[in-house]
Amino acid sequence: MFKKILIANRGEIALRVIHACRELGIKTVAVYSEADEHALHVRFADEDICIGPARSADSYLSVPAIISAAEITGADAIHPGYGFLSESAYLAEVCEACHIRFIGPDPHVIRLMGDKARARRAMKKAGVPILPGSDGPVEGDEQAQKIAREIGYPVIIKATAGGGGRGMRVVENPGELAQALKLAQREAEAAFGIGDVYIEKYVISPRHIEFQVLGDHYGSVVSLGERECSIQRRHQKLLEESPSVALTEKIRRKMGGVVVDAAKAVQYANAGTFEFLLDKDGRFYFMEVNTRLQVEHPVTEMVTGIDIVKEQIRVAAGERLSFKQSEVTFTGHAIECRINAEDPERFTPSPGTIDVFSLPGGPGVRIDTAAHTDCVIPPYYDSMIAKVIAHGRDRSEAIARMRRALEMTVIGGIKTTIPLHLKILNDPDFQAGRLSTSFMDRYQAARPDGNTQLREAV
Ligand code: MV4
Repeated sequence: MFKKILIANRGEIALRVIHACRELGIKTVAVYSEADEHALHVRFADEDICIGPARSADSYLSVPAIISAAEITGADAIHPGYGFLSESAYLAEVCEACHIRFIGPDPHVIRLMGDKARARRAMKKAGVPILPGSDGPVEGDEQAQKIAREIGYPVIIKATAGGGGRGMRVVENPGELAQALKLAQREAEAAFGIGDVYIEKYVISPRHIEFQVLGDHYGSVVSLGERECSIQRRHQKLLEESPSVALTEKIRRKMGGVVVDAAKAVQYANAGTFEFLLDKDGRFYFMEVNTRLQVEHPVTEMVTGIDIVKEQIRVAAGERLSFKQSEVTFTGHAIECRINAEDPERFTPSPGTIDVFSLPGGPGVRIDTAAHTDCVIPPYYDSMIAKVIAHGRDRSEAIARMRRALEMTVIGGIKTTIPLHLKILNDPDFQAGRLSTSFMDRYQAARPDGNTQLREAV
């Protein structure tokens, strides 16, 4: 087992990794930017080291800074958390060259899944249902027209280097295709340095369902079931839950089998998430694989009782998964609300000093946060300041627990998204489980820039 892990991240997820390391008896190293000198992840790590100025590009995103910190502190592994360098095949390769273990899948698997067109092909080959579309990047106008005509409108153009919704365009008819293709390629080139795009049939108002898997280096892969993540706004998830009310036991078993086979086909070792679209008729289609721990992993931990971060660390150290698929059981229902330091009306950041911070606790409530009274929320990073996770015997108990937990959460000095979450929890469609990726459109004020791209009709 590792003796010392460097955590290449900040905030609640850095603390979450520290929890797992402490329970496993592993020493921790916190890295921090000049804006995070007083952060809790620094306080609770065994060692800490400053890696540069506040700007992410100069600190948390700097491979040389992270690797140097690991060398100086003698860490034998790096946990990247989520965001920042968590899906950097390059960091994973540099780690390998430096004999530091990267806690994530092998670099070639990260690279494969990072290219969404290649991932689509690999998953198709492994028997995962995909939407009709181009077999790789589109070569030009003529080919695009031909593919779109064959699969039928509407179609969606996606960047091969994209993911998470960046650089996508929906095309309703052939007259719009050439212009949309040009713009999508230009946007992809500007955002990712790679202008390649691919085409898929567009599904209107689907659900976003994802499956959590864990794999080890001995060919074992287990499914930890699904999370329903349809409630999001501008590709930022707001609330996630498990199980999804949309899945029957039959389709759940089918999807679980598909993801386990697919993960085995690419020799997937570590935690991973397979994202799907679920259409109105209950058919599911592969979207992408996230090769990292995800923000919403706690809902899966609450219903399975499995500590996903500890398993990640164990398998990265060369141990076997500590359980078999037949030992995975699902109990009750869990919901997570992401609390952001934002103006909930305008969705603009609300950084500043938290002057009051009081958390609820009580039965079935878990809170993952690195915030505390008198802490400063810097403007440089993601605005998520806490995750409130509620577990209950069933969905209605989980909702009731979440409501009382949020009603009894007091955060002063900054604005938060708690009022928006309470609106969602009180919504009759939410309570009835009538969800889709269009759900939040009803709460969506017009964007200041007037861009309505990807606002879907319900
Ligand atoms: C789609 C889609 C409909 N049809 N692909 C958005 C995030 C990125 N991972 C893919 N996304 C979508 N891809 C096809 N073929 C609709 C979306 C989509 C979406 C997906 C999940 C959650 C929220 C969403 C909001 C708008 C669009």
